[in-house]
Parts: sequence; C-alpha cells; structure tokens
Amino acid sequence: MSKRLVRRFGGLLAVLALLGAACGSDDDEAADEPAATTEAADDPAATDATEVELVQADDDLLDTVMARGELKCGVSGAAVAFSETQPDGSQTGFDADYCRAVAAAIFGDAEAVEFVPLTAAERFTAVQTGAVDVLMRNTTWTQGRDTEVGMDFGPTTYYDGQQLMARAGDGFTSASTVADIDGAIVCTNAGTTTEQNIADAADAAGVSIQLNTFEDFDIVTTNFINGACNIVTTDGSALVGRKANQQPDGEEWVIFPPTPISKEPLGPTYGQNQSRFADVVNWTVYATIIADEKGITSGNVDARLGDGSLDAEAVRLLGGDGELQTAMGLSADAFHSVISQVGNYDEIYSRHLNPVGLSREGSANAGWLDGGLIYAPPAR
Ligand SMILES: N[C@@H](CCC(=O)N[C@@H](CS)C(=O)NCC(=O)O)C(=O)O
Repeated sequence: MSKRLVRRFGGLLAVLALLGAACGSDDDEAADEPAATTEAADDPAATDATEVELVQADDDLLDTVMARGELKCGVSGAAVAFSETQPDGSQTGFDADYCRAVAAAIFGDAEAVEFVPLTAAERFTAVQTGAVDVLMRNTTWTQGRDTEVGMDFGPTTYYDGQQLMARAGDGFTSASTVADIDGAIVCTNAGTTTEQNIADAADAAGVSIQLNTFEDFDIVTTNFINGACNIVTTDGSALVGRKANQQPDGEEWVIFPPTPISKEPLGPTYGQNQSRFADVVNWTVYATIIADEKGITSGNVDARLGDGSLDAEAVRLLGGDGELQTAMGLSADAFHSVISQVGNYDEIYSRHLNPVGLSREGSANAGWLDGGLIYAPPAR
C-alpha cells in the first residue's frame, strides 16, 4: 500500500475486523463475510452448463410459452431503474418493461409476465433449466457467455460500461483512474463480468487491490455506506442509480474513470438454439426502436394509424398491409400491442432512466440518427 493510501484507507482494516466480529453473530446480511476475496471468479465457469438439466433444443420455446399463457422473465429486482421489486411485489424499471413488451407481443397482454428475481450468479442456470424463458437482467453480452455457457443474446437495449464509485472525502474525483486505487478494498457482486474486468484493470495499471464480492448489489452498497468497502464497481448505470438513491446527506460519491474500463452491452438473453422465440424477443426490441425513430408512441399510435400519417414500414410493423408478424407465429397486431401498452424505446428509457440522471443525449444509447448506437434493421 502506498503512503498516500495508508492515509486514505489506513483505518479501514480495523473497521472491517470489527464488522466481521459484530455481525457474524447476529446474522446481519449486510456485513456478511464476502462471498469471495481477491480471486475473481471465471464468469462462464461459474455457471457450468454441464451441471444442470438442459432444456432440450427440440422443445420449441415459443410454443411452450404460448401454451403456458405467461412469460417467465428473469430480472434482478435490485437494479435501480432497471428492475426493482416494489413493496407490493410488482416490478418496475427498464428491464421489467422489456419483459412486459415481450409478453405484449406474444399474448397481447403486457401483464402476462411472471417476474423471477435472480442474483447474477443464479441467472444463467435459471435459463438453462427453464426456470425462466428470458433474462432481462443487466446482462452483458460476452463471447464466453454466448459460446460456452449455452446462451444466446438479443439486441443490446442499453450500452453500458464498467466504472468505479468512491467517496470524494477519500481524495477521489470524477477524473480519478484505476491507477489511483492502490491498496483499496473494492467490492462488487458475484457472478458478474465486473469481477474479472476490475482484476484485469488493476493488473494493467500495476496496482494491488482487495476484491470482495457479495451476493447482490444491495449488500455491496450497504457495505460501501458502512465503510467496509472503499470502492464499489459495476456497470456505470447502476452506480448512477445507487448514487441518486442512496448517497447519504453530507457525503459526495464520485464515479470514475470518465471512459469506462469495459464495454457492457446489456440486453435480452435466452437459451441457445431457440430461433422462433429469439426472433420474437429480438423483433419486439426492434419494434420499440423503429417506433422511436418514427415518433410513434403509446399516446399517438392509434391516431396515427387512423390519420394515414404512417409510412409503409410502420403500417406493416403495426399489423397493416404486408405485415410479417403472423409469419413469426404472432398475431398481426403484436407490435401494436407492444407500443400501445408499453411504449417505444424512448418512452421506456425516459420513464425509468431519466429520473436517476441517465440521459440518452450524447451517449451510445441515443438513436443512430442522433449519433448513438440504437439502431434496428428494417421491418420488411
Ligand atoms: N452487466 C454485468 C453486471 C450485472 C449485475 O449484476 N449488475 C448489478 C448492478 S446493476 C446488479 O444487477 N445488481 C442487482 C443485484 O445484485 O441483484 C454482468 O452481466 O455480469
């Protein structure tokens, strides 16, 4: 530990020792022993596909879901603005609304969803065993998950990147870098891309850190607030959400570095080789993006269908002449249900992500015509 950081973090080890002693005895979850220390788990191996009963590729998942009459959608339930379990048990957030959008496409009913809250470490097994049909759970598309873990990935709905959050009082600023975290106790949740990314970034910067992982990000944040972690790290969107909701009065949390340490493209994830179901999920996302491009919203979709102001592509997408939804096994008006009941991409984004301070403008999540990456292939 450098001299500067002995000053910055010097008192912490004593605090940690106290916490361990005080909380081990009373089952206080927030101060539980970390799930793992230092060694970052290898993410694909953490969900070894050979250990679970795999859903057979010849069971057509779209048929199964349709026969059941409800979509089983895996969410976090603890991801601010993406999926949050409310006191009445309902789910709100950007990811939760994408579950509703898929249900609206399949059943014409955005409420035909059973939400299944999952920790990061549980999520892929839940897909492989059929406990959920699809994951909408801040899940990053990576080569290993796509190829080794038995998952397929849909279109990215949110372009994220991993960052770190620390206290300004510890000398950090929004311009700090990984080179500034030598000696820090860095915390995150288990079973994520986050663990390997921060271990790699610390190595590359030549600094030594103690990486503590916990079961979920609520526990991570509580430990950060209590002082047991100097730094928390995860997708930047989650750090912004946690800062917006949980920064204590009189304390300033800073998020850095300005350029994230990784790319975290988040989107729907489902079991491998379920092409019909995959098409439905993917085109549901694309329908929200195309509607956004054309300014078709939940509020104006019916009026615009009536006043002749829609172009041929929009007419097809909403179930008119030349529609392609029935060929996918859906009703012709499937995406009309999506837009009228849940909204277009911008409505879903603005409803949940703007309130915590995540803005599309100038980000990768702007539409392609505005310099961003949100783009859909043509509906023809
Ligand atoms: N995108 C990363 C991280 C996903 C992740 O678990 N993110 C945290 C921060 S948003 C989370 O969802 N926390 C909620 C929870 O712990 O349940 C991945 O796919 O591995």
